[in-house]
Amino acid sequence: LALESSLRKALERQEFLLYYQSKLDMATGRVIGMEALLRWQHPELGLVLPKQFIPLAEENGLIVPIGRWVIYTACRQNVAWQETGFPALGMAVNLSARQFLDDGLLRDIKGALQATGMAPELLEVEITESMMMQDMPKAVGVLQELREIGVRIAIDDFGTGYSSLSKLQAFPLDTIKIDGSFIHDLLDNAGDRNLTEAIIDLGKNLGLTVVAEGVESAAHVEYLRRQACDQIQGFYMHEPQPAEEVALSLKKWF
Ligand code: G
Ligand code: G
Ligand code: MN
Ligand code: NA
Repeated sequence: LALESSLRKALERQEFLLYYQSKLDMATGRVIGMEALLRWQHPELGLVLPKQFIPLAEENGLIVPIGRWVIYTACRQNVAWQETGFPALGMAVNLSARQFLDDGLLRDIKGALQATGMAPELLEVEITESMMMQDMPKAVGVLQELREIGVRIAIDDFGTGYSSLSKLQAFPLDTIKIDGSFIHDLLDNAGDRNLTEAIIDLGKNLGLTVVAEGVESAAHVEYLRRQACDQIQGFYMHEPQPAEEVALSLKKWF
């Protein structure tokens, strides 16, 4: 397959890059962190989105070295922004299932933190419910080790999986991200509002930070403010941008 063979060469050809999307604190309106989002600058196809190549990379195992590159690059960028004089921001990276269960993950994360000098508390890994439930004892173990070195843990796309609420307690978690599909039609759909409010309550009761993703309008922000959602992320505030554009925005904000 043509895509697979070019994917195999993409790392050494330095065709990957990260975009970054902001996350804002609802109470202050300030940017408090970024999420790193992988992009592939393919020589012929142009910018390829993760949905088009991550499943393939997951299947053939390339996601492990690619994910290692993502973690390292995100940490280095975070430190670089701080060295430019911007305040310390959080940095979230998405993990895939295979990467999460790979025995080298902890070593890779520790290695990236050490090599870049980034404070572990600024790093957050985003995993999904299905990744947590696939091998629960192993997942709990990995997350506990990450927690011990100070790295934060977020459940991404929350509400779309099938995790039983009682099992959530077994995991050391910091953050729940409400899936954007619930936010999208919030204002027209009472079911989505009920779910969103239930997730916010659940998060608060478990002592977690609740983030709404997919925030696309002022009305979304207003609604989430009334529900006391802790943080917001979405196109209404900022779309994912390359590092150079983020730096220009940071100059305006700080
Ligand atoms: O950025 P975008 O909307 O195209 O992301 C699409 C999907 O790809 C999302 O589910 C996102 O979590 C995932 N994704 C983005 N970057 C990475 C990455 O670096 N690693 C993994 N495993 N998934 C990513
Ligand atoms: O699965 P995950 O939550 O990591 O997916 C993140 C992806 O969601 C990003 O790649 C980004 O492109 C996309 N995204 C971010 N904000 C919005 C938004 O406000 N609306 C929509 N439709 N997608 C968004
Ligand atoms: Mn995410
Ligand atoms: Na998500």
